[in-house]
Amino acid sequence: MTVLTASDEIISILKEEGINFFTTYPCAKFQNLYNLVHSQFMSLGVTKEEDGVGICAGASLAGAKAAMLIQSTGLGNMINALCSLTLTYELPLLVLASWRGVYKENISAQIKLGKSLPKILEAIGAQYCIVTSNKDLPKLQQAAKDAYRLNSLQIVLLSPELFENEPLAESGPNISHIMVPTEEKAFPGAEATLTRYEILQALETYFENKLVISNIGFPSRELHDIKPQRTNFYMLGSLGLVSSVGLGIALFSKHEVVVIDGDGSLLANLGILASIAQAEPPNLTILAIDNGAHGSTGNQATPTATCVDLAQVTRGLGFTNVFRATNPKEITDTLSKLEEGPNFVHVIAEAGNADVPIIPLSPIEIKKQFMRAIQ
Ligand SMILES: Cc1ncc(C[n+]2csc(CCOP(=O)(O)OP(=O)(O)O)c2C)c(N)n1
Repeated sequence: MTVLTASDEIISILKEEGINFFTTYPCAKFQNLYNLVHSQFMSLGVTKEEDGVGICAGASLAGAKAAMLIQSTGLGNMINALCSLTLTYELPLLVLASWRGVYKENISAQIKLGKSLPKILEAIGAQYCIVTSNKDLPKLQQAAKDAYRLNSLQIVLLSPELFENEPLAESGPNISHIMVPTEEKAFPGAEATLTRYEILQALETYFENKLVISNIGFPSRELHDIKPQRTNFYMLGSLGLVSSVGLGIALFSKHEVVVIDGDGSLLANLGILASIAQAEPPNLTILAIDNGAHGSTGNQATPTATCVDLAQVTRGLGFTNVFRATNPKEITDTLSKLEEGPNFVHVIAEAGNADVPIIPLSPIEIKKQFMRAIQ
């Protein structure tokens, strides 16, 4: 007898309940479910969760049975949209969220929001249930029914325990239905020769004594593995804010500031590039490592894999110093010739993460050692 995985069971429930559209944003804990949703439903991988609330609201206004698959951190970012759109207009919405910060969590930045989430959801009057094993899946089915029967918001918190024994999804960018390009495009990723880790290795000397602010997930872990200097500030959470933190530091420090950002993170917060262009910090360089994927959560494709050119976007947002580099020589040559910032270096990379450990520093240690080092 074949035993169905939790992901398989969830898919059959969703089909039974007639869901016909998904907006998604990835989490490392539900890689199989993410792939199944994209292969079985009309779906769109969004660039930040809040957008998914708007898109689903529009889709339900036009008659769809819309749902979302996201990480619970995204709920934190979506609160205003859930209150002012979904709840205010009494629109139906089923949100499946991996519940981070509670079960076997090894990322400290996940804990505060994860633990507070039930109370936050209660405070806004959102209906939610918690699913920790296959036995709880009838709760998910009931939530799906109630969302569309009662025109209500239903949030299902999926514990990572649920997916613990599932084999890992195949890696490599996967592309959602609506994002498949209709014709072949020469997107920058075609030129990629190096992984993020190889790029960071090539820059080890360049990073020496600079203030290096690194993106959440594997970029920070890989930087710590290659160059664990005290002038590094490692982001452990707050997706989309690494360049914002870099701008704040650059405005109040005389040192050179280098931000290691990613395509997923930048697309979640393109507005920061306009703020940087406007503020014109001469000591700030953004290294945008564009691997066409949410690398840290299992290489789910981002729009830079198919249709977005980050260098062009950045010019459009007001930067004048925009460069593109694909191999170690181009990268180091470009960086050695940089003049006054702000600079944006679009580094084209292959998807993939190195097998490196979690950073063995608490957030407070990261803060203290950085502040002491840059005094
Ligand atoms: C609000 C929120 N949603 C989802 C996540 C899960 N998450 C962590 S890292 C990451 C991918 C970031 O991709 P990118 O910026 O391209 O960097 P890469 O890992 O590819 O270098 C995602 C989706 C999160 N931390 N926060």
